[in-house]
Amino acid sequence: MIVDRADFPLLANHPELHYLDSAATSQKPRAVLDALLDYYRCDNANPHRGAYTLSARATERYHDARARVARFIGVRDMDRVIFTRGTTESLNLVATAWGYANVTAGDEIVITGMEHHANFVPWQQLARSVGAKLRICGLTADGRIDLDQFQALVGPNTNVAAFGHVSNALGTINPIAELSAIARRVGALVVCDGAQAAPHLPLDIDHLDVDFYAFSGHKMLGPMGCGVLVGKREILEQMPPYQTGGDMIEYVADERSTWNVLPHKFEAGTPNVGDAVGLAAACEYLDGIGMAKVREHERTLTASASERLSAIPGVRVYGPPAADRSGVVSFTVDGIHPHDLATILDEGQVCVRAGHHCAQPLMRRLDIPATARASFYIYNTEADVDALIRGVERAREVFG
Ligand code: 7TS
Repeated sequence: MIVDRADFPLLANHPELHYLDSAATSQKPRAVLDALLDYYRCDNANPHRGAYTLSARATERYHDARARVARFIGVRDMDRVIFTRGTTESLNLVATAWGYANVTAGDEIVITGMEHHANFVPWQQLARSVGAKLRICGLTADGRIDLDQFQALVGPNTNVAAFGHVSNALGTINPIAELSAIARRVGALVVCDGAQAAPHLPLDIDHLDVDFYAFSGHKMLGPMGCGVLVGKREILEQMPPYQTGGDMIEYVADERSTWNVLPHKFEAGTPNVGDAVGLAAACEYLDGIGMAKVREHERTLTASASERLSAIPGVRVYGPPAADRSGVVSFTVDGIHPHDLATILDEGQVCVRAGHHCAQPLMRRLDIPATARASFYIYNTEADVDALIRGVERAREVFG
């Protein structure tokens, strides 16, 4: 254990719980809950608007939160860190605002067969609307992006390449430097879905060759309702806004309007200051542990769970070897539907997700309807793996 379970009030309130669904959402440390409460108790006002001291303080808290998050992800120009509701909104922002201004009939958008629906459906919708072609890269037998096929799919008509940094359903850590290098050769926009990477891997976005990087705060100890889109400054400045209204304008004439500077141009309406403050506290907490240590802890648990599950007859673990996966173990047990398995695991207070994990195109490619998925984070220990194994063995007894 690299953190004290008592640091997490939900886990302290449920001492018997084995929470193995952090890929869906993480639990929150006291430091994050305190930061949220502190903001609302001491500094809450609508920022950017009031001439009074309290509003200025709310503005400052919001600014400081952005600076803290930017530092955590290795972004020096904090104005290119846009706060959104989460990964889904971040990716819809790019596909809509950049997409409708830049993608036309005959263009090609390349994505992969392992994307979460949030990095699949917005591109599919864009392609259908403008008459572009959506090209979906296949996977290898062990659940990696087929790089040869990716290379073959990216061509002179490709103007967007969008891929996940880490798969939510398999845990595969993708070679994003190689993928973006292939996309750069044809001048395509590079969009990376980092929802499953930002919580688990050391991240240095200034040194990644991507145009957009998206993630959610709630999967990395922060509150639900606040996520991030990082964009290249020149692209954000050139593209049209996503939503319009308050805060994002410079001047509104009767006939037309001009836009505020970054990041405000992409943050229409009253911002979610409280949750941004909470996310900054989460970044502080994770930096206090060190992301290399987070990664190492998860790698150990993932390897152990994969090995112990694979030793059980009838169990199949999906994806590449554990060393190339983040803290995700996706598996099936012969003769037991993943939903039934999850129900029996729940009787032993083991929380896992069962289903298609918002990755139906991936499930089709694996030719299975669903998997059970255990996902680890900093508060998990080998005792959680023990409980998982006990539960799977119990399920095998129940189902004969
Ligand atoms: N992209 C990936 C890779 C994800 O894992 C998720 C959420 C999203 C995008 C969407 O994030 P949101 O915060 O906007 O919802 N993944 C999961 C999951 O695996 N189980 O529940 C949510």
